[in-house]
Amino acid sequence: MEMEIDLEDEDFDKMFKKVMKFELLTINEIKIICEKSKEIFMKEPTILEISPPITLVGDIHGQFQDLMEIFYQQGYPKDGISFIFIGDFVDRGLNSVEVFLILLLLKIQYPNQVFMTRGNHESRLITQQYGFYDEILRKYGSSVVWQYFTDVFNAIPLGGLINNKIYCLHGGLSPENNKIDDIKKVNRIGDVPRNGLCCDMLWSDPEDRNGWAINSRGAGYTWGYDCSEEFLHINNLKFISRAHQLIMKGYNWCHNRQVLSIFSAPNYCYRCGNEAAIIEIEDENNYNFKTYSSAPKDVYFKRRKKGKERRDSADIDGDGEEDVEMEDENKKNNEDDNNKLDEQSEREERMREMNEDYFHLKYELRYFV
Ligand SMILES: [Mn+2]
Repeated sequence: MEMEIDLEDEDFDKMFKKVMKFELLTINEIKIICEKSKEIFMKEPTILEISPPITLVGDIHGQFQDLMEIFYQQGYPKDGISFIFIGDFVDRGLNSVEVFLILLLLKIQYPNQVFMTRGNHESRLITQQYGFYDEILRKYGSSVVWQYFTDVFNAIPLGGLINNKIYCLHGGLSPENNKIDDIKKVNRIGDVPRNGLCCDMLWSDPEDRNGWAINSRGAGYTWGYDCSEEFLHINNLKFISRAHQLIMKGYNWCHNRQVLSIFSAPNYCYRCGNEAAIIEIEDENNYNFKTYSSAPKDVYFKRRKKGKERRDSADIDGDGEEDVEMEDENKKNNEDDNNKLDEQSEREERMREMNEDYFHLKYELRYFV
């Protein structure tokens, strides 16, 4: 029997609170969230029409703490703040499940304030290679909820027009189509194809030259200055705002300020050391960049310090070096094993801390719901 989706706001509040506390939602709860959000996405056009003011956010990649930091700094949908997330919500980071669930729950509760466009990682093939699928197996022991999530991916819009002047999407332009009016008509429902317009929109990158070229990523194209100029002219636009590339300072203009790249995952993969950025858009002439560093960094360092203290305790003779003797191969192997175990438990401990304590201190639930 099909479950009737007729839930009260409080039910979504409850699920929201569970995700915020890193409690696993049940498979059935995820099914409900996915069906409800998919229903909303299906009704949206391929290219969203969006009125500012709005905060635009680039790649998140499962970095939950950093997503929370964005809300903490910008304000929350419940306070009337609007957001558009332009793709790559999942993969790479440790908490793709939680990131995507929070975004979907916000979409369900604030469908006219929270907008999402699809990234190249919102695909069956890519999530099996870059972490989301494995995270789900780790957390749920089966791929059932991955099926639900990928069903949602297939309905997410591909781009947006802010004030009819700023074209935003994950990747960029395609040699197949230059007119927004035609792009609006494309049938986007389904998995990301291996080539063609829908693929290029999620995969392409700008480059500092003219013309089109093959993209070394293996999908999409790279496009040059003249392509941007023509596209903006034909469609009467001010600039293109896209994500998809790691930018060390968080954002980057190219093609003489016709293309803006924005990346919102600070210290990408917990090791790239990059800053991240978001952009507050009043209109095509008035916008404000905000850059920020990694939210969980202090937790990470605290954990590392603890690890060091543990190692220091092995320095019994107090000469500042660990008292390690390597008499034979066996002893060395044992030590390697111990180091591996040490690293493993350190990593697990770090995950536990990130998953539990940190939120209650900083991101109080009352801000959200
Ligand atoms: Mn991407």
